[in-house]
Amino acid sequence: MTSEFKRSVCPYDCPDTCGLVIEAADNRVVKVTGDPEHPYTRGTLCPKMTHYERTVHSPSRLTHPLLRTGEKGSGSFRQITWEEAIERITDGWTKIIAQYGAEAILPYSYAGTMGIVQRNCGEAFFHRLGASRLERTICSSAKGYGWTSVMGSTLVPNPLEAQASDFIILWGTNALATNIHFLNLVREAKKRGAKVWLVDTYETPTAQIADQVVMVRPGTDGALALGIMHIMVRENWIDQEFIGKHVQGFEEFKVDILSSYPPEKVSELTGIDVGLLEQMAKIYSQASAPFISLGSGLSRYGNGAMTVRTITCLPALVGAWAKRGGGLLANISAKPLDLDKIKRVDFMQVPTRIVNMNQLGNALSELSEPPIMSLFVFHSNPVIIAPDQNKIIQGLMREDLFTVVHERFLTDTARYADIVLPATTSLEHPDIYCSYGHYCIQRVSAVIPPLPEAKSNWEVFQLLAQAMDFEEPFFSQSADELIDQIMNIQSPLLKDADLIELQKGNPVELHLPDDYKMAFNTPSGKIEILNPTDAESLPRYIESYGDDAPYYLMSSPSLYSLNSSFNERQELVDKKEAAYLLMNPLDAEEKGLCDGQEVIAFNERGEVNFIMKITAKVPPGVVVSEGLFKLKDMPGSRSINALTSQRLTDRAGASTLYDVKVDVRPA
Ligand SMILES: Nc1nc2c(c(=O)[nH]1)N[C@H]1C(S)=C(S)[C@@H](COP(=O)(O)OP(=O)(O)OC[C@H]3O[C@@H](n4cnc5c(=O)[nH]c(N)nc54)[C@H](O)[C@@H]3O)O[C@H]1N2
Ligand SMILES: Nc1nc2c(c(=O)[nH]1)N[C@H]1C(S)=C(S)[C@@H](COP(=O)(O)OP(=O)(O)OC[C@H]3O[C@@H](n4cnc5c(=O)[nH]c(N)nc54)[C@H](O)[C@@H]3O)O[C@H]1N2
Ligand code: SF4
Ligand SMILES: [Mo]
Repeated sequence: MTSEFKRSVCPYDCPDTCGLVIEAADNRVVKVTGDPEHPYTRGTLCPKMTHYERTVHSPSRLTHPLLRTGEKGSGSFRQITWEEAIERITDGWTKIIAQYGAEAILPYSYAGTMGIVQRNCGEAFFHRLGASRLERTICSSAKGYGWTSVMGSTLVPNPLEAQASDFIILWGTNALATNIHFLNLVREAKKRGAKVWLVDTYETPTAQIADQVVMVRPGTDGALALGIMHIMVRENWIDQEFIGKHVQGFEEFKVDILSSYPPEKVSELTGIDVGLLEQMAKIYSQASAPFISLGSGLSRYGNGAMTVRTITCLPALVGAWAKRGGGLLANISAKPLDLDKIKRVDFMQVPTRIVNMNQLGNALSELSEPPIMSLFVFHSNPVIIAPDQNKIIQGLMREDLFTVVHERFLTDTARYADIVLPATTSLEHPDIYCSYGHYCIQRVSAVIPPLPEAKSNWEVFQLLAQAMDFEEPFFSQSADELIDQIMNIQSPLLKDADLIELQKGNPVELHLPDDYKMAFNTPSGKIEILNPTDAESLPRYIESYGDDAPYYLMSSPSLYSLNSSFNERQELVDKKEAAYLLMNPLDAEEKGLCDGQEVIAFNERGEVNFIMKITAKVPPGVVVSEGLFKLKDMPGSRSINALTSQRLTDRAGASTLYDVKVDVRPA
């Protein structure tokens, strides 16, 4: 059989959104390589995706709908047909709706696939059903809030600009694991003489490419930014002309806020030496085009939105926006597509209840009027990825909760389902992809037919809509027709010729206007350090939550998994070696803990077993666990999110996954 080669896109929740070339033969994927013609990712992939065919054809793929036969969580199921599965689901829902109303049904989804259609198509169905709505804020909503508060909907800089910068700050981003193609640009800038600084709470693998690592106390980056700006103002290292023309509220900020953050105080708050603060302020303001790449980790704290807001003020003080190579890279949100045509809020007859995804544990056990009686999980794995695991598992154990999970694998969440439905992988369904890390967009078609019985998200919602007698023509369209619909929009970012390229499945770069970085899209047309629409009109430092325990717990991403995805691949799990807990030698000595020993990290919410790894890369007072693991790959019965909390950020209802403290004892 001869091979066929087709373009596709990496579907995972990663800023790089790589272009792929898929070699398929005999309805099987033979090889996956990077697309050398992709304008941004240029042919390279991360170690997870180089063998994507092993995920697609994994022996552990779900191949049939399943019905629970054992206790919830036991993983005992028997095979049923799709007809029976759909009938059981719609019968179950019809009864629940009759007794409690449709708001007793809660969809739970996040980012298993980033394809615009497969990711969002459930919304139309659940709006039509009248179900509770899920507030999808686990990842970067607080970061988005902070950026928008200062910059409005100004376009984020093209990451390619970083190559032209002479000073790059990787601020709270472990880019070597999570943003490898951006690091290629950083390396390019370095070759031309740029200096690179890293601001993080421990020495991550990314430290190897940094000229200087600034180790900040967790949750205090807002104070760090204020301290740097205080020094810049004190030394008059600011761009008065730029500020005068383009910044709102600088004088108030300077007098009311910055004056209260002298370096000595900031050093106390952040744990950073005064000398290093002075040096950071100097090199940042004297650079000709300073560039900040801002990660999301520091926004997952009780003060996360304010922290991002404060850091976002930095480039304004030196006029970095006016310079090629200068600025601040937050998440790119430009989508030249009409998402309303797929989310169909208009299908909702009355506005229904909103449940925050970070508080699933409480929702399952505490909500009333009506209680949650059915949970429909698709492309998400809440048992592993959402905070307060014990509360979630307790909820999922409820005998009266009817849980359906649509998945590619029998995840720790799927094990608690009453009914499991098998899902396609991205190579078995069409979609269109935008990126939050670069300005390319690409439409893809399926490369191989779906594995027997696997169905895409959209196909499942079509079946459910049919069985529920929804008569809207919307539900009888194909996924390709939906893609056509959302592309039917006038956008200056896309030209007619691009539409032809998209139809062919080729990657297309969006057209950014020449002056886009200086086109401040805020109500005042200026950068709004002072934002009169926020109850706090000026950024300031506020404290994070913390807990009554000695060590801040970081749970940063691993190079070998993506949230809980890729845990189906044993060779990648093996590369992570074990669920380590990294701790500073001084802390370990004080606690009498040895390298390689099994330990328990604990707080008021739970206990999790880890293997101790003692390393000076982690400062005293911080412990670190990299990557999310399946429960069966943990030394004990729980994983990291048994320690994290359902508390939300200061604004935008985001998760506070890093704003967590624990104590540690021998197992
Ligand atoms: N402690 C801690 N927790 C974290 C994080 C952290 O850093 N620390 N990171 C957080 C962040 S940033 C995020 S974004 C969330 C991510 O949370 P999730 O979006 O839930 O991410 P995944 O763990 O990748 O789970 C996605 C699931 O979708 C399935 N899937 C993939 N494609 C499809 C499809 O087409 N259809 C269906 N039905 N299923 C599909 C996959 O098999 C996988 O099990 O996790 C958060 N959780
Ligand atoms: N290999 C891999 N790639 C991924 C993911 C993955 O799990 N694995 N996840 C994907 C997802 S969903 C997302 S959202 C992106 C995330 O990507 P980014 O937003 O770029 O962030 P991360 O690389 O996750 O790094 C977060 C960093 O924040 C640090 N940090 C935590 N608290 C603080 C703090 O208070 N201050 C400072 N300065 N730093 C702090 C952590 O130590 C960690 O190094 O990556 C995506 N890419
Ligand atoms: S996970 Fe990220 S880096 Fe890896 S192939 Fe996908 S988009 Fe590229
Ligand atoms: Mo994320």
